[in-house]
Order: sequence, then C-alpha cells, then structure tokens
Amino acid sequence: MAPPSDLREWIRLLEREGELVRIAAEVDPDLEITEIVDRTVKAGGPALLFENPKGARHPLLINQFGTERRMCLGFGVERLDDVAAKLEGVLEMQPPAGLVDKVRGLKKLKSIADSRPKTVSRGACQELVLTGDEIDLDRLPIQRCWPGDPAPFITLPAVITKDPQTGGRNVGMYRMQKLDARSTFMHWQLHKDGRADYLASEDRIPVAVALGLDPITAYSASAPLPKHIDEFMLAGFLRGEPVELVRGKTVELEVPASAEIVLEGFIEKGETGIEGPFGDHTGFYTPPEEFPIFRLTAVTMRRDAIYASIVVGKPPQEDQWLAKATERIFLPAVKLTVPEIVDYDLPVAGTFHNCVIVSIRKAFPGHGRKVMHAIWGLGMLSLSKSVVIVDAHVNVHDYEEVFFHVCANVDPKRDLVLTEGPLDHLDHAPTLQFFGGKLGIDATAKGPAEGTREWPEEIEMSAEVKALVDRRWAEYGIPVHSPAGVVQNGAGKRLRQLVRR
Ligand SMILES: Cc1cc2nc3c(=O)[nH]c(=O)nc-3n(C[C@H](O)[C@H](O)[C@H](O)COP(=O)(O)O)c2cc1C
Ligand SMILES: [Mn+2]
Repeated sequence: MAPPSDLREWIRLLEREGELVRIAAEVDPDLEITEIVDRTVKAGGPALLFENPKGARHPLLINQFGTERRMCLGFGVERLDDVAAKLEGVLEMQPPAGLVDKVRGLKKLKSIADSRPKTVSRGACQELVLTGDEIDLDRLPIQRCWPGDPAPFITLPAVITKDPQTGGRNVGMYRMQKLDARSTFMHWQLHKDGRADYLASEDRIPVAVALGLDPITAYSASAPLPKHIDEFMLAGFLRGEPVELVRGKTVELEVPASAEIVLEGFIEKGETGIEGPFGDHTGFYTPPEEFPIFRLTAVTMRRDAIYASIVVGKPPQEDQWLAKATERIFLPAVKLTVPEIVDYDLPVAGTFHNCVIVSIRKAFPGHGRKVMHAIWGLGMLSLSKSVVIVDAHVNVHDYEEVFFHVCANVDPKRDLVLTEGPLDHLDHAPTLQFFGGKLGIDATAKGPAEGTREWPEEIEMSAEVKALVDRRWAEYGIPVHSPAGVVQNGAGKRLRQLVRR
C-alpha cells in the first residue's frame, strides 16, 4: 500500500480506517486542546480533527502519529521494522570490491535515484499567497500547550534552510514561539543543522516553514540525518516517490508543493530575543533562553488549509512514535558503523537522550565498553546520558529482562563507566548546560579474560523440550498462554505489549 501523498489523502485514509474523529464543537487552542489530546493519546485513541478551533479560521489536526498502527499506516508498512528493512537493503548491498564500487552500486539503485526531490512549476500550497499586511498568524489555531507557556507555539513545522556555503538543503523540526502576527522565534538547538546554517550565514538567512504535510515528509523533518543529507531525500526514499517542490514566492528556497501552509521569511543574523519557557518533551519546562527571530515575508496556503499540530510534554505523548520510527529506521545505519550491535532501544520514559539499551554480539574483553564509546561518538546518539550494554540474546525492548541482567551481571565497582561529554540542549540535570556526566553500564556476561571468576551459565530450557511443550500445550488443558510462546514471538510484539501497558 503506497503511503499517503499529502495531508488530505492521509486524513481520508485515517477516516476510512476508523482512526480519525472530527470534533465540531468549538474548542480552545489555548490549553484546552492539549488536555483533550493528552487524554486521547494516553488512552490509545484516534487522530483528532478540530473543525472549529476558537478564534481561528482553519481546522487543526492532531494525534495523527499517536499509535503504532497509525504510524505504520502513514508509512505504508505492516511494522516499523519494515521501514528499516528497506533502508537496510540499500545499506547492506555488497558489491565485490571496495568503497568506490559500493558508491557506484548505490548510485545505480533506482530507489535512490527516485528519492531526490523534484521541482514542479505549480503547487497547491500556493493557491493563496498572502504578503505584507495580509500576513496574519492569528488566522491559524496555533496552540498554547501548557499553563507555563508564555505564548502559542507552532509545534509540527518542517523548517527549510540552505547551507550558505554548499547550498545543501536542510529540513528540521524546530518549534516556533509566536511573537506577533508576522514573527516567531526559531528554536534550533545547539547541535542542530538549521542552527549551523544560520551561524554560517553572513547577514540574513532565508527560511521557509512547511505545515501540514504527508506523514512521511513530516516525519523526515525530525530525522537526525548527517548535515549534508537532505531530509526530503529520505522522505522520497521512504515514500517510493520524490517529494515535489515549488519555488517559494518571496524566498530563494523550494517548498513542498502539497503542503497545506507555507511560511516564508528570513532570520537576520544577531536578531534574537528570549524564547520560552516551554513545556517540553522532557516533561519539564525548558527555561527562557536566547533564540533567533523569524520574520515572515509571505504566507502561502491551500484554500481551506488544515493546520497540523502536536503536543509534547511528560511522556508518553504523540511524539514517542516519531522517535520510535527514528529508532527503528536508523538501526541499519547504526549497525553499519558498529556491526556487533544486534538491536537497541531508547525508552520513551528516557525521553530518548537519557538512556539507550544496546545488545551486542560480545567477542572480546572490554567489548561492552567499546560499544558504549561508539554510541557516545555516533551522530545524535552521542548525546546519550546513559548506555546499558547487554548480550545478544537479551531482548532490549523487554525492560524487565534488561533490568534482570543489569542487576545480576553487574559488579558496580568493575562494570560502571563514569565519564563526561556533550549532553542534550534540553537536559536540565547536569551542572552545566550541554556538558556533563555520562554513565555506561556493562551488563554483559564477563569471564576470566576480564579478570572475573568463572562466569555461571544462564538457565535455559533445551530447545527440544520447549518444542515438545509447544506442540503439546493444548493437550495439557492449562488455560494460560504459553509464556515460552510469548518470548519467542520476538521483539516487535514485546515492544507493542510494553507500550500498550
Ligand atoms: C515534535 C518535535 C518537536 C521538536 N522540537 C525541536 C525544537 O524545538 N528544537 C530542536 O532543535 N529540535 C527539535 N526537535 C528535534 C529535531 O527535529 C531533530 O533533532 C531533527 O533531527 C533536527 O533536524 P536536523 O538534524 O536537520 O537539525 C523536535 C522533534 C519533534 C518530533
Ligand atoms: Mn539535517
């Protein structure tokens, strides 16, 4: 099933699948929608289309990503691991000789060639073009999400910039606090690509913001790709067809032709203000901090444009599934660099930068530590505050199984690594912002080669007896599901069970 090509097709699909509820009652984007969405997300409920947001001229879509099923519908797959498999197929291509051949081989792949965005001459996103005094963010149902937020925030934007030196495009999801009808803040954090483009620009940098996209393109804005890779290319690859772009009306940037709404404008180097506080995905308010100001030069949109939003806050929230998608999609790339990794899990409660659980095929003394340091050197994973290493047979998505191995296999004096390094912009715990302590826990089995006594064997029933009992289970007449069967059903099922609990 092909993934939806724009937000409207996506809404129709959600409706057909019984995954969307329309709310005709007038509802306030000021806090009220957050409370409704919070309850709906936590109950595993549907996507919500608020048709009458108070004080605005456009409807608001939210909770489009709020369950694993919707995430899979949006990506046109059965399971999120299928998305990863598609990427793995490309990354694992093994032409006979060397890197050059590999690169050539990759280039040959049609799926890659078709991934590049395509420029078209007209786009629905420019049915209406508003400039000058017509620009009015008050038309949009921008949410004020939490009581401590000083203003409404655009929460689900795809922010488009170009590297002033290379011309390479970047797309990132960075929240935008509304300042007035024609300006917002731009919250690109310290380690992010949009901020690097801004820092590299001499005076003003053109910026375009797409709102209301097909689910894959919207997701791609949140994907932590290396700076030189265009997120729209990833979107094209995952969609199986290129993202179509049109030239902006007032900026030298291309914008997704099928977007519901596009904000065009610029950021003047050095024009900053105090952004925040904001009830963030960490579960805490991030304190006020200096960020650049985005000035609008045009708003273009579809007639009857739909505004798409998301609420972040104390986990679990809707964004857990965007992050889980990243976890799954990036596993093949992580394994390409650190092939001994079997699987990894970033617990939702760890808000993704606080904890990573990694299972490895351990092959030599100190291997657990080697992988910790690899994680601390790998893209955005480098910001991980704690890393837990377990052996290959441990299911990293089963937190009880992980906890068992952490408790059983760890001598705290010997197996904990305390070090320091860069930390997430939003982490409030370290004494200094951006830099502080990191914890590695090596919960793998050790042995004399690592200076321990003889390591005992973990208890495990033999495969033959398990198979026998599986075969005969019904015969015994015991009215429970065979626990062995559950474990053997694998990580995906276990993950879903954990998340639903
Ligand atoms: C809903 C949501 C909101 C986000 N808000 C921000 C934000 O305000 N600032 C930020 O730097 N990153 C934010 N992120 C994370 C970035 O989108 C993510 O790190 C992405 O990789 C950034 O793109 P880049 O790698 O091209 O910089 C958010 C992610 C999601 C899913
Ligand atoms: Mn990027």
